[in-house]
Amino acid sequence: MFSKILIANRGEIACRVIRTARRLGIRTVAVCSDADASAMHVALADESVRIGPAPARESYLSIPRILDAARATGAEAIHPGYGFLSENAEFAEACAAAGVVFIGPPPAAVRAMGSKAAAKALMERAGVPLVPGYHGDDQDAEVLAAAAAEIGYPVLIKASAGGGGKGMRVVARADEFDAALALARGEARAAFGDDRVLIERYLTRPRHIEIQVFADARGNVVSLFERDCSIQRRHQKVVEEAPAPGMDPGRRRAMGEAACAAAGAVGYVGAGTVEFIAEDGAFYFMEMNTRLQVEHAVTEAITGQDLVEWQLRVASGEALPLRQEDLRIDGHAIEMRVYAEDPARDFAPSVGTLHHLRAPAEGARVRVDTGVRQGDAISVHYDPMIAKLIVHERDRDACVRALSGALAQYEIGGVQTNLPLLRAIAAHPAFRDAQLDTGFIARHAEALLRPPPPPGREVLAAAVFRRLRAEQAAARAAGGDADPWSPWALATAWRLNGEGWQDFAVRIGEVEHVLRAHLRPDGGFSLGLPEGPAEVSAADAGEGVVALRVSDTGTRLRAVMQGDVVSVFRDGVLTEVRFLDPLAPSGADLAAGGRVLAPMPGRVLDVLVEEGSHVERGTVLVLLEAMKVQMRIVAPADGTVAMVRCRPGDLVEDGAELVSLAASD
Ligand code: MV4
Repeated sequence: MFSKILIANRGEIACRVIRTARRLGIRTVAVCSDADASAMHVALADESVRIGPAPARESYLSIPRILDAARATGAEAIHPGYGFLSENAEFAEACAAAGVVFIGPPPAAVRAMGSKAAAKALMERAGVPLVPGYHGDDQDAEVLAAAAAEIGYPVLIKASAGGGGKGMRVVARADEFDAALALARGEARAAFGDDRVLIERYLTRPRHIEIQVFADARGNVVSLFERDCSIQRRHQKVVEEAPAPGMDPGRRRAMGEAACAAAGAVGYVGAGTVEFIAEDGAFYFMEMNTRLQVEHAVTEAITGQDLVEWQLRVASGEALPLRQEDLRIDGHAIEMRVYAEDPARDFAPSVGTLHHLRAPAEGARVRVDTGVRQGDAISVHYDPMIAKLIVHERDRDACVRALSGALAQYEIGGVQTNLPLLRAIAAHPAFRDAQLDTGFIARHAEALLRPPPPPGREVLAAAVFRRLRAEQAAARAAGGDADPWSPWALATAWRLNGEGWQDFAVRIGEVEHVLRAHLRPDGGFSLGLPEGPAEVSAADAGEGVVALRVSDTGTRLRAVMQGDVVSVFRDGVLTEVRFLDPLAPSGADLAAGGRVLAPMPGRVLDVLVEEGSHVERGTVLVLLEAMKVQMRIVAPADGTVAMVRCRPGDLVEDGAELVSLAASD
């Protein structure tokens, strides 16, 4: 076994590999970009090497820099993780040339599976079932059209060089074929520099079922059974589970044997995944991923094996730890991928600081694989996945219930996340009934992507409580009252009929509200709401938890403050309440876009406008250095600069107001 390995990756997979290495007594070397110098994977490793600037091309994708780091630290082997250089045959060859073991398959196997058409030809010869289709060398348009007619419409045109759904085109009828072919070729050329295509019968409601295989260098190949990864969004997996619901032992054996034959046909060694699409009891080879996959944890859960340990053993020349007949399925596991992305902006990555991060408690049934901690940033440079939540239970029903329970404990503030979508999937009757196929999210979009309901009075009360307490603390710090928690200590409170009252202008989503709180001498308050006043008593229960009694009902929820925003979590569901400066112009006066905020923490390099400047949408206002790169902060709309709120050299928080704009008159 190796005594020291280098992990050529970052984030959760680097952390996950380091944990297993440590358990096996193997020393670990992390590599990092300048943006990751204090990242979790670096903190976890025994040693680390800075290999370049934030852009992956100059760091995590740089073969010479990674090999230099391996040489400098004396690492005997390199684990590539997934993504980055994990399926790069040149990297595997460069490792060999440098005398370092690549913890992955032989370069020839990576190459053989790299071209879709060539892989299909190989698989056909190995007896692996293929979707009826054409993957020949002759790319003449008439030959392709004749093949499509022979296959039968609808057909799917795919880029031969492609993968992951890029450059695919569905053709419904023969008279649409020529136009679709031209478009598909153009896309393939642009994306892969190769315009060859293949044609397949189009399956309309397929499931994505993949088989985890493992091979050693002595000719042994086993299947660690299947995963169902049908629930995807734009070819990005969201939910993965094992075993696949409805799989019977006969089909499991047939798919396992086909996958092992696929691996055998290319001389595979190490961890690999053979992807199939399945429809109406049949299954067809799609592609083989020559790496450890993100979703390997569900296979680990149901087999009780550590696949990274298997990778390390196989790469160091050992035989597979188990034979096929020793492998069993125990229970059911589901993984959900938690992403920093904004459902309100079509799931664009949501960059910023993870101001608040509380994962569900881990244990025998719940596993959370992550590479970030509270206070870390999600940047534009890397994948926005925050964590993988993996739940393992005795059967699928129990697993889905436990998953919902774990999701209700997941609290993330500072960036937008897909947690609302994940909760909606876990709660959806079609998911509970295991009605899975690749159209799941699109079909149930209305229920899954519904905007959140307006926050309840408990959420509003908790936000007001947190803000009041902060104002009282500020008043005390300013040397105020003898009793700092007395509402009378509030410099900002108004008095009416012997009671203090205070109006809070807040924005929740796009909507502004005024919350009037009548402060009681006992520290409680009465909150004026459209449906009538609510009597609130509240106390801090530690760690941001507010023990709340609204009218007669008691609840506990968490409310944490970051600048002007109070993030309230109820069963994990986040409501962000932004307290507006009562002296600032209201949103209605800011048709031009109002406050321009720092998207992440950084340093102001330059301010390019001054008060009174007329700006157009897109005018650069401020240059900000964040995560070691310069960002241009631009005007979101035409307007006039009402106030410049930063100066060159300022260190600004995520969400700090840099410039305020007013509509031009
Ligand atoms: C297909 C298909 C239907 N028929 N091939 C998408 C990514 C690539 N790995 C294969 N993909 C598909 N190939 C035929 N002949 C439908 C898909 C597909 C899909 C497959 C797996 C998971 C999600 C998907 C979403 C849309 C389309």
